[in-house]
Amino acid sequence: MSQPQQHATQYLSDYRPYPFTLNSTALSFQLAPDNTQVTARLSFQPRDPANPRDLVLDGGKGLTLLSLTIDGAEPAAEMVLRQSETLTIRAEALPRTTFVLETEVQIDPSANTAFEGLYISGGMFCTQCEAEGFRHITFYPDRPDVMAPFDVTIQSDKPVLLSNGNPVESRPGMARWQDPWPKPAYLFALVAGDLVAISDRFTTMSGRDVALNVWVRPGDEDRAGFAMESLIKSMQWDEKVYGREYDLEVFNIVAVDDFNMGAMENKGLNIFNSKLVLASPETATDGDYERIEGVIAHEYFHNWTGNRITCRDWFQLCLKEGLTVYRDQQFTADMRSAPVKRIADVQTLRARQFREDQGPLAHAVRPDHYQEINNFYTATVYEKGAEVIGMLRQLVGDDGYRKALDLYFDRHDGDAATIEDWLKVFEDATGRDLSQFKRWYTDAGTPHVDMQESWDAANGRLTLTLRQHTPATPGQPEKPARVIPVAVGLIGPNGQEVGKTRILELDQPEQDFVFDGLGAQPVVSALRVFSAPVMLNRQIDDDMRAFLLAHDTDPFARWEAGRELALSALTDLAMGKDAGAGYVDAIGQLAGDQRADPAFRALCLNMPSEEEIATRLAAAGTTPDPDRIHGAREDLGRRVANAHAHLLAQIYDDMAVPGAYSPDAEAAAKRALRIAALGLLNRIDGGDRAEVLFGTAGNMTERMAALSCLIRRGRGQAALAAMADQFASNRLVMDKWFAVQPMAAAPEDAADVATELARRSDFDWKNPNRFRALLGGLAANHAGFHRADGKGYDFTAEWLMKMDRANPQIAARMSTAFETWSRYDPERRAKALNALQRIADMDGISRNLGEMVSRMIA
Ligand code: 0A1
Ligand code: ZN
Repeated sequence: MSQPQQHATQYLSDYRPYPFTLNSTALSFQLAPDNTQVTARLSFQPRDPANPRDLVLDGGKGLTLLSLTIDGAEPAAEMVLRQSETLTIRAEALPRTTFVLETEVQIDPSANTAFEGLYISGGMFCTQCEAEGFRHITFYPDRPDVMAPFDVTIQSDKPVLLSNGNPVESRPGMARWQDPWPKPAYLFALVAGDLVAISDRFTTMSGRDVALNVWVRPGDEDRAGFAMESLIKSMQWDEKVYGREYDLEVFNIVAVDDFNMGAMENKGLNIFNSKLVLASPETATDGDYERIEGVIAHEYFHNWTGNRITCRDWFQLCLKEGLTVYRDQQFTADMRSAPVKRIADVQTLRARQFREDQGPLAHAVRPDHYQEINNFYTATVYEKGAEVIGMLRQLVGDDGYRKALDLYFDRHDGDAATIEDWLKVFEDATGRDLSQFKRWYTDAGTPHVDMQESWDAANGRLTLTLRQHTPATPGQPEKPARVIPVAVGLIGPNGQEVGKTRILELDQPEQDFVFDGLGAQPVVSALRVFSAPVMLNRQIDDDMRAFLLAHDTDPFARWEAGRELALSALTDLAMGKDAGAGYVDAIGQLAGDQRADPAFRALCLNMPSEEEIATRLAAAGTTPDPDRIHGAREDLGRRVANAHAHLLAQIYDDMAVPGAYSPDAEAAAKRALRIAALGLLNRIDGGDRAEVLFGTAGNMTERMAALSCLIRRGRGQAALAAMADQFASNRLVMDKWFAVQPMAAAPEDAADVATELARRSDFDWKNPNRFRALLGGLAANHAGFHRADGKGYDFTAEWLMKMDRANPQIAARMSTAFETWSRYDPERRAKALNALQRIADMDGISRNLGEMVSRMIA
């Protein structure tokens, strides 16, 4: 088997400080679509003048060097060395004290289809510099530990010219911005376009006045209000909960149509994928509104956790991302329902991160090597990174957490820090030794925790024996024991809680925990609030699960009991066994429980996805069969619908929200429950309700749900045509339209549906959102993507190869559709491997896609 072209691997252990300090950065841009000139004046100082070093600057192939001077003079030609990704100035040509390097380069933003560095989206100039995009703008030490204040001048005929920091000068054709806060290049941003703002103001807790703007294309203003509200709430929350205040005169957000990720926290100038800014009831779903609120908060929170304190190197990415995700999760929990948010986060973690950990792409929260850092913006770094912080908090308590965070901000403001620095503040603030805890950062893989109960009736004593074991992951065959906080509650036979929730600290491979003084054998509620990102295995039967589903006071554990009932039924059914009666009964009771929060009931009614069932089977050592899994889920859903048709119809009617649409949590919860009932009823009513709803719903949440139901019943054509007609010019709605078709199609049709859609003239594949919609839609159809004849694999592979030539980041990211290929049957494995091999053999494969594919087929 041939391996793709190998690129140099970077190692954490090779870290060395940059040999120069950068005192200041002054940039001047003369913008033109295919010929932009960038002048950089960089004031350097050697760190160790007694030991002269070459000055090595990063610079991509697209930079044409026009001139270079040191303190105003041109060095001899042989003193300047251009290599493919760097520019080196020999030590002999450099002064021993502070000097100014001035370079002038030419770049071509119009040719930039990778959307890294300076590019053009819908006629607007914009930038994306994380992680290593700045090197496509000018020659620079493009690494996060080199920080400087920036002074930026922009010349352009575009009416709105923005950069980081505060505006200091502006007239037609030019603007100047100064950012006093030293920052690394990855936080640089520039925008020039024909934009309009919706504006507001915010007074910080120390009384400083801040101008707030959300910039959008003319015509989109009426869809930017929710983003502004979310920003104001985020600013208030960070002051109240973390004591963190904003630090510039202006905070700008810009919405961009072509963007590789969700959004970017550039200092004072956040740039967003337009789908995370623009929302109206007719175009955005409740899920979109909640994501907008969460991502606006995430990027804003980065101002402290990411910008004021940044990362020393890219191996430390989780330092800013894990913490900022943790903070945005707390924010959403406070704005909406904390238990519902927790359950949703666990669902995401399991669907994305557990899946990643199970396959060839498994890596540590802090990886120690990479070829391409952009491949490490993963669920492990982000979501598991946040879970690790949640565990730390449980181990040191709320007060300890607060003290540690205060110390972190005090001690490291202005620093480029490491995970060692982070753990040290917790140790210093709380006195706790975290050396074993650190394994959560360095060791990959999801620990399996086995729990055994033994009941001693004579002494009223319950003993829980906990064992931990983490399966091997690539490059890490052995996994020493970690410290795992396992939150446990006990429930008496009468359904009453016995004592308080206890956090058991499992820090050995095997350990006993004893509960004394019990009158009768309790039912154990384990891993409450999902206190650790582990897979818990316990001996438990359906009756006990139904008991927990009825009585547990911890909402997560209660939901989990229902989930387990569903999963055990679905995995059994997928293996050809008869199962599900207990689940059908229990879910009916819960659905009818009027006292339970509608959002919680909705979460319980939604069955586990096919992907989740496959992950569960694989974790238990069974080869998942996608067609049987699909069949099992369809079957169980139909049984629930038949058994509770009346109740579900009642819920469907009762949960209709009258009056004007509002995206608030309460109304969204009712819609979620209504849609969950619709999804089940749709299996037995032939799609009649969905058809009525599609025609009458006044909001996108219900319309999309209805559309998906209609497609599932093979009745989607008229609704799809109506939607395409109404929204042909709305990109974001059309992205949904592209995604829902392969996602909701019957498994045998999904790849053909995707193939047809890819032929349309409005399949603007270079737009990352459109590409993600179609390929992601197919990948989300588990049995469709894994169609036995390999059509799903081939379609995806062809498009990844095509995309790699235009935008390697997107190709690499979407290649994760294949990350579980090795868990399927030999026939599917052979077909998937064949597709991956074709990608690997591709001429000129990018470092991004090359690294992903080589890890997947290693
Ligand atoms: N730091 C951003 C995510 C981000 C990362 C890389 C990007 O381009 C390759 C863009 C955005 C965040 O966490 O929101
Ligand atoms: Zn982030």
